[in-house]
Amino acid sequence: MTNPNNATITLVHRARFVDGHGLTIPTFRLLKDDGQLYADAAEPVLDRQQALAMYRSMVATRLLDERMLAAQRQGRISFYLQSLGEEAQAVASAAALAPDDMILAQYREQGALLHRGFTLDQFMNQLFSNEDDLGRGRQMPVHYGCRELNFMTISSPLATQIPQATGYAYGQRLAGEAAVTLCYFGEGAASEGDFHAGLNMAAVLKTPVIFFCRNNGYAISTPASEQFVGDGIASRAVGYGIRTLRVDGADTLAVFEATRQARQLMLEEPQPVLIEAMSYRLGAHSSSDDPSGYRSRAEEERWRKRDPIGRYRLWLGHRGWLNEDEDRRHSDGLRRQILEAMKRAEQKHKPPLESLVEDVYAAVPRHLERQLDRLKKQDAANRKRERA
Ligand SMILES: Cc1ncc(C[n+]2csc(CCOP(=O)(O)OP(=O)(O)O)c2C)c(N)n1
Repeated sequence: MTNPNNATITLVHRARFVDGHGLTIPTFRLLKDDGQLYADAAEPVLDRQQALAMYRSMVATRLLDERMLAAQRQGRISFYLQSLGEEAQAVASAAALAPDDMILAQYREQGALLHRGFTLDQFMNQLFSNEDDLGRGRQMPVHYGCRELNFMTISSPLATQIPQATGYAYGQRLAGEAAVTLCYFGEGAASEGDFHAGLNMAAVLKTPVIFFCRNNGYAISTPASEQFVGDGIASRAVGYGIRTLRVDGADTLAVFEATRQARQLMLEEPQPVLIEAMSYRLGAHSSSDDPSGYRSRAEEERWRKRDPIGRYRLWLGHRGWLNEDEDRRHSDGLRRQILEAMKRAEQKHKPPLESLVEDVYAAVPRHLERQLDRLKKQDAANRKRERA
């Protein structure tokens, strides 16, 4: 006897319920905590330039996050989301892609966009919603998007990007493109129906999409232990017939290699892959959150020791690829550039009100024109009142 996929079925004659015990999926890890490779680990093919580029993107992401969180505290921007402790997941996975591959992100993957070449000025323009913001001030801060860099605009409702990624990748397959789609989401988002719809469709339609789950332990205040029972997110993909790999999300080399191999698999034969990257969200969920209400300092401290940047820096040092003085000078220079870009963005004008109704329709429909008229009148009245 066989199942619908022609796999041979084993017949048993006693009822034995399968509960997953003993089926735990292992975790792929290349670097030890001291930055040395495990004895049986194969080093990924990476030259010095690529390896340093990843390091610099991770450092830049962290410095950008620090500065913008401070800017939110100073009331200069309304909202921010940092990726402290998760920089390797976004940067190293994006580094394993080709520029033509599409990325659909959740909201904590600024490192991927930065690594693709989104400039500090572009980040700042979006965060300050000014006239040079590619989204023209219509999105929440951190909801970046960039057509030129193949990075789909981020949206707030959790998990909507998952079926969209499946659809996009299906399009790539139908068009015969030698490109793939990578879709980031958190383990919290994997509780949404869209996760299941997206994965099942991808499996059945054999679309070249890498589902990249950042399992960082919390969905805002809900720990993973209260989100699901069972062997994490990876085992769900196996249930859908999707090739799956669990990886240490704080190991830059392992994340790079996992994504590189996933991409290779789907270029050989269109098929989805799921990577579950295990990590910890070291910072608050967002600038509106206070994690001291739902977890202990001691827990955070334990994870702080597993900082992905620190471990990778050690490896670069062992390799003789990182010079300390140069590293410090580079970080100081970056801090300055971030500050300068922030000041430039802050001084720019906001987009004109008219831009609210542009871009969607070839000609602005009457009802939107009427709404815009009312808005302009209201705006003028508000300004008059403020001046009085
Ligand atoms: C449909 C929907 N429900 C709830 C929310 C509110 N919300 C925003 S982020 C979040 C937690 C997501 O956790 P996870 O996917 O693990 O990502 P992380 O923030 O840990 O990176 C929730 C519940 C939302 N944005 N959309």
